[in-house]
Amino acid sequence: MKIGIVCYPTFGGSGVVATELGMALADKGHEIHFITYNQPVRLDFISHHLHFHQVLLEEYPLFQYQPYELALSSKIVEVVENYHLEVLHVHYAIPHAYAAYMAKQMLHEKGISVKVVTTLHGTDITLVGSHPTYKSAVEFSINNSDVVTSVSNDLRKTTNKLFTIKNDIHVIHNFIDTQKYDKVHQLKCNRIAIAKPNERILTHVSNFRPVKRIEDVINVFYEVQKKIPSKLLLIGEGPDRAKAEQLVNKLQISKEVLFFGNSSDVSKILCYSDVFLLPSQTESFGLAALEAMAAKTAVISTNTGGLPEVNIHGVTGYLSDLGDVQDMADNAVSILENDEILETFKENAREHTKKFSLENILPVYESIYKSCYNN
Ligand code: GMT
Repeated sequence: MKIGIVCYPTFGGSGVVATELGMALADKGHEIHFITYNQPVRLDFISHHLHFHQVLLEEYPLFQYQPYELALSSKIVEVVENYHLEVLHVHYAIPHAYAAYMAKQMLHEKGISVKVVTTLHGTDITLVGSHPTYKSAVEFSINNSDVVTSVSNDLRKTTNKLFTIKNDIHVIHNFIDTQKYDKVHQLKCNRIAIAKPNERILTHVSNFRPVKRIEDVINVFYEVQKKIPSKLLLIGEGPDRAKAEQLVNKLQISKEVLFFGNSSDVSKILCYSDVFLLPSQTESFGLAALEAMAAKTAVISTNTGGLPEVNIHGVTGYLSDLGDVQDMADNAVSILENDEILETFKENAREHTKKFSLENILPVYESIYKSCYNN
């Protein structure tokens, strides 16, 4: 099929899912066209099945804010027309579902038909989308998509609670390329470069936004390292990075905490990891946790949103109430203090990711695309 993928090109989870999906579909012979403002960060090859179309914005003195939706919908029209796309798969409702709807109407006027599949990722519903500033437009775009999917059962429930949704929302969990992680396991992971032989390694990957509760990450680690010699690896950049550094200095643990910044090769850093910390205020799914699990890492997280669908309490890690730093630290210690227990949790985590393998999830998306034309 000829499929357009509209997404954010950044390190955020929705962009990562969209990019990995597009690359996997191209591998299977579909013709994939990414339409976004920059080349997606995880897009690491351009083949004859894979194209990138950049949305450019024009400066104009009158604009306080440049109208991205307008530029995006014009670009979508151009690409659908020139490459005869059959389906537009838009990731993250704001403003992608809205721009896709507008493009669809413009194309209709020209006698061209294209189907729109919208995938809801979380904050487009929970934190931003339901805000009165955007709510009507988000609800309208969801209701006018041909197919709507969400990345967890919890997100479907939340969407139906916050909006009046007419369509059935199909839950398609996020996925992981387990073969890519198998290759990482075969590489020699040089732990000694990061920590002393007796030290455990804890990690956290995020965009350091307030929703990730980066201070909880550091406070949990602070409690853990009092009992177990360990290092904390922090991967990512974002608004709370400075706050994180301040807290690390205040707690006098700067020798134990390593800031890595953004990385497009998270899997290689995760190969060092024993325990992954994700104390988020909410996560529709928690792709970062799934990636850590695929790298054979136990997960200590909150029990919010879709996290219980990914991290299984007492099996792949532990779930705690939001803000319960002590419980998260105690759980981490209980895993880290014993080699055998740690190995069991790590192995369970890796095993559980098979449920979310690319081979299982990709055909579901393909059947969704085909179903658009049977409706
Ligand atoms: O929260 C982020 O880090 C970014 C955000 C995004 O939209 O890129 O992530 C959301 O989508 C991911 C992929 O589906 C999910 O794994 C994350 O849980 C979700 N984030 C939140 O719900 C806070």
